[in-house]
Amino acid sequence: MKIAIVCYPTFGGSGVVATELGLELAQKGHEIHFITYKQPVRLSLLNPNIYFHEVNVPNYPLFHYQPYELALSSKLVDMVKLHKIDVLHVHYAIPHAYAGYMAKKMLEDEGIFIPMITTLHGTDITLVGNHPFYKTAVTFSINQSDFVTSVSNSLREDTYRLFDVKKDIYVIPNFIEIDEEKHILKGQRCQRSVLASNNEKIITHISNFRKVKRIPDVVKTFYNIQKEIPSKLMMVGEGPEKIIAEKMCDELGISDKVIFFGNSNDIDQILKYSDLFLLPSETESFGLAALEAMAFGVPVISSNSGGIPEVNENGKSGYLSNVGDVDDMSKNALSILKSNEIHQQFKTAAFEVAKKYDILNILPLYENLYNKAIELN
Ligand code: GMT
Repeated sequence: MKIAIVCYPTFGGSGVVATELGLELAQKGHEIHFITYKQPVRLSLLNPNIYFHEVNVPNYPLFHYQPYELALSSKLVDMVKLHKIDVLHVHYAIPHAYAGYMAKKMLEDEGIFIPMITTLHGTDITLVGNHPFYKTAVTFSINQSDFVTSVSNSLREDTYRLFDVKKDIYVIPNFIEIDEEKHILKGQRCQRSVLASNNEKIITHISNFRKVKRIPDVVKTFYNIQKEIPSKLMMVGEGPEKIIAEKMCDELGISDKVIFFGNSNDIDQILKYSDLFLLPSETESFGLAALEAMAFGVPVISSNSGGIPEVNENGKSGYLSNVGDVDDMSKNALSILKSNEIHQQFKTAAFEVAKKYDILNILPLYENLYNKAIELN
């Protein structure tokens, strides 16, 4: 199949999922065309089945807002025609589903049918898309998609609750490449010393440091952990709350125990040495970062919001607490870390739970949907 993928090319979960999906599809022999404004961060163009088409938006002083959707829909039309694309898969409703719909209509005018699948990722529904300024267009473009998928049951329910969506929403969970080797690598302690001393536990948080991630809860939970168990906190990512976290660490006198990495393409290197992952988010449609941690056998201490309970199994791969209940999160974290035996049980279980989300199990669900979409023609 020839599949065009539209996504945000950044470190955000939706872009990561779209990129990894495209790479895996290409590996299976499909021809994948990424269409976005920058080369996606995790995209390697060394695969002969991968193409990247950049959307350029010329800067014109008349425009207060440069019309990206217009440039994207024009590019989609051109690329669908040039490369004879079979199916269009847009990730994140805003503005991709809207631009995709416009491209569909323009192609229809030329007698070309292109089916469009929209994958909802979370904030496009629960935070941004829900805003009254966007809601009408988001509802319309979801309803105009040929197929709609969401990354969790929770997000599916949120979409029906918040929008007047008439389409069936198929739940296709996010996925991870399961690599038994990676898990085994945890035994090798060669570079761990760069992050922490041998007697210290490594606690990790990865996100875009936005308010929804409740970064102060990460710091407070770690503060409580390190009072009882020697440990270091790895903070990976960039965003507006990072400066607040740095200040908090300073005020709490724990700056020497916290490493801020910024955005990183090397999260595997950090996760493979991590002992615990923290994700206390206000809301999270899925929590891809938690799954990435679990794939390295790292137990997760998280909130119980949104789709997180579908990924982090309470008492098995980690623990769930109410949003903002830092005391409970700290207690749970300590209960895992205090005993090597219990820690090992959680590590093994985290890896076992992650295996359910092996890309090899999830990819056929997308391929089936692509086939169904193509049959609509
Ligand atoms: O977490 C973010 O703020 C980024 C956002 C995105 O769109 O990239 O992540 C969303 O999509 C991810 C991939 O499907 C999910 O794993 C995240 O849970 C979801 N974020 C939220 O719902 C807040």
